[in-house]
Amino acid sequence: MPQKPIVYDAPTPEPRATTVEALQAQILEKLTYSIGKDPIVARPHDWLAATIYAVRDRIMDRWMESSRETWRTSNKRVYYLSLEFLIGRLMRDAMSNVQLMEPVQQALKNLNVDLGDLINMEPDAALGNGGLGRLAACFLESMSTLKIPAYGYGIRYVHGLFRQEMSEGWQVELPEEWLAHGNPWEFERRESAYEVGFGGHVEPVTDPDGLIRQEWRPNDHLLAVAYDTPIVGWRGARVNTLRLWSAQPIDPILLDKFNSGDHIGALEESARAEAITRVLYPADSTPAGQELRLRQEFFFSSASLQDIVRRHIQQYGDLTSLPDKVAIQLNDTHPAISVAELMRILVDDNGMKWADAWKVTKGTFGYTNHTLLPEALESWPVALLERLLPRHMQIIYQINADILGEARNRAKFTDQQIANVSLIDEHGGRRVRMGQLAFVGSHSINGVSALHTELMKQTVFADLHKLYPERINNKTNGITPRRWLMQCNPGLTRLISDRIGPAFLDDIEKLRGLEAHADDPGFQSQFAAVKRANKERLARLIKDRMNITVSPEALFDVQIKRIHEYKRQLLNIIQAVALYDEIRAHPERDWMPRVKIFAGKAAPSYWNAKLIIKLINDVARVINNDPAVRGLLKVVFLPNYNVSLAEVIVPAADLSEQISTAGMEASGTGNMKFMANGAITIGTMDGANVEMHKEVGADNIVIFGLSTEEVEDKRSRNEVPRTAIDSSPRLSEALESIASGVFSPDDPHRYRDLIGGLYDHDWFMVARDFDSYWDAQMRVNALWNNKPKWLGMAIRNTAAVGFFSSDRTIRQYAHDIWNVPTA
Ligand code: 26W
Repeated sequence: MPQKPIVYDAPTPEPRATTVEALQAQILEKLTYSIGKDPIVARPHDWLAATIYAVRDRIMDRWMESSRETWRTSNKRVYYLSLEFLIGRLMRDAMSNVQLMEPVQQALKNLNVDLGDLINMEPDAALGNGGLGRLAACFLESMSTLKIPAYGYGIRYVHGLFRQEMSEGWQVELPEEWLAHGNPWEFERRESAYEVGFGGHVEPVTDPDGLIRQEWRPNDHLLAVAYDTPIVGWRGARVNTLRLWSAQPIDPILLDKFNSGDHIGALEESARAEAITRVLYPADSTPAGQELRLRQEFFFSSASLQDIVRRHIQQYGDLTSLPDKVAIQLNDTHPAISVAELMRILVDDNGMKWADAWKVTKGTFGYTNHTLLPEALESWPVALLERLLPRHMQIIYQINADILGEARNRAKFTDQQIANVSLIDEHGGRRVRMGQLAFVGSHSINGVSALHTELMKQTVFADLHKLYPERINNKTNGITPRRWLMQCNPGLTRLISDRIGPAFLDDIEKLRGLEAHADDPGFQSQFAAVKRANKERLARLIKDRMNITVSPEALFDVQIKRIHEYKRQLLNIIQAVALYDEIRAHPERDWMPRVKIFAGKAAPSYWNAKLIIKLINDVARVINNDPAVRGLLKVVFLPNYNVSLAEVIVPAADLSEQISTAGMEASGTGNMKFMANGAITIGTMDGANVEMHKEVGADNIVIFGLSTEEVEDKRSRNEVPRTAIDSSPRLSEALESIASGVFSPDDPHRYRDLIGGLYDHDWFMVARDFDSYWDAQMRVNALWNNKPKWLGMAIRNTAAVGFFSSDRTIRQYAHDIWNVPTA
């Protein structure tokens, strides 16, 4: 039975007016009464906060309404558990989604404040590394848009992803301070705080009815305090909650310790507790492996599950109905410990029978895999889990025994297959494989592109897939068209609207209507004018930040993403070097100006990635300053890549570089953002590029390189890259110039090992894909020289992006995995 009755028809305040006058008055009121500043002395940050408060109020009304509706209707709730949410800025998103851009802009203008300036002042919430975190943010917005009652659960890191600066071309990491001026979007919920335990021991206790159950007695406790941020959907369809946990000591003032005179001890204890949510781990493909990371994972999993279970019991009274009313999606394995924690809550805390609890658990969880890189698959030493989470380790053993029994008895697995599906990896120190745990504890396991899902079935989860052939399914990623088209490219949005009408704003598949206009010279020139304006804006940013002049006439060739060897920024910069050689060798040819733009962060511990950044900067310095190039080629590395920078770069791109080694990029989502904004993709048949190729047609994308099978074949045969290098004078020359110090005269050997690796093993097939990449780039040149052709292709890309809306992705999750209705 519900613990306390809920009154759904309690009175609510009048919704806030949205006229210019009302907004103007309220911004002033917020400035005075909430911020405590006289407009005469208010600083820009005060205006920003006052504006956010005024906008926020208009979202509050819908927030309350949304939550009342879920309580009233008993609809199923979706919980998206993710260690990362790469939100970026929220103000423009919120204003735009509730149609407040224009009145707020006018209200501020009347107050002599420029909205654009305020927008650019808002810090990015950079609580994520890359694709996985940004996907979580797009999903939250789509879930609100589709009126799904949903919560995002994550960690409120005090420091998001590090700020990247350049020091003589090297990456330097600085702490990021997004909370320095406070965060007007969040609501601290002191009443929603849960204890999270670590360590201690497990004790069997006998219940009054004679049953024995296990009880975990942790010896270390801290508090998870909730901070809520509203996430509003398109046209304010619904407002959902992003709930981020912050760690605090149980007794925030540690009175006992203080009173006993142990002031240092008290401070230490509180610092130790808070350390858990202090920083985001900055590696996006290699598990940190540290105890603190496991603590983060359990901390947010446990707090989230306690919150979910409390809410469920409050409304429905018992936990057997959990899978009917709750769907929990695990964003990669980072929250996978939740499987054991839910079992513990059901069995130990609520006395459910093991088999029933297992059913409930599997019925509730779904798991999304985001990478096949072997080094990225999380596993934890058994000894560490035993020490930190002794009861969970027992539960994992018991789950494992059940699974292995099934593998042996039902599926008649061989010993090798049994070892493959085991939750415990017995090689080189026993470890718990979190992917296996997430898989067996979920009713659905999905990949993020068609190719990735197939590879999942063939590689990491081959034997688990044989054991449970119904579970793996595909959900190709998507992006929210609100942020990645309408907000970041208002010029293009207006143009499309003028041409095919505004229906695409609500049904993105309607963009297909643009195909009919793709070859219309009038439309092409308007399309080109929008692109041109976006390029001018980016050129100004490059001038301001880097003091490099680039011509908006040039082809903007863009690769922006985390720096990783498999993403092959190295291939791109080697092509720049080869192009540089060619331009100097053949000055008479009709070269077209090109600007290669890079941005991206490297994991602080990833040496080769940092060296690649240095190489890009070294090459940039030489090429940009060589008069023989006559400005035909420029190379720019823009520091501190983040969501907000992407929002300026993407609309200005002509060419989108999606050139990962085939089979290694699970999906990619940047590729989709460029497509929406009318850039042409040069890419390999990898991740979602394969589906982009299908949607846009082979004539409108530039594909090159080895296929997944060819890569696999060359690797398995240990084929040497030598021949590829020797047979390509262009590549040899470029490699030799880099390796011999042409771009690093201050340290001629700087790139010897990096380039040496290409001769030796070339795991990422940079050398073997080079000629094919070069040819593809020459095809790009030819297309660029035929403007009507280029523009037709660009328009067809925008027209074909509908499938890659995260609304489509979320609909599929809702129907196939969560079993919830959508708008
Ligand atoms: C434990 C260390 C760690 C941290 C993060 C390992 C792996 C990750 C992520 C899975 C990395 C990531 O962001 N993956 C990306 O996810 C995107 C969304 O699905 C895909 O589009 C990208 O292809 C994939 O690299």
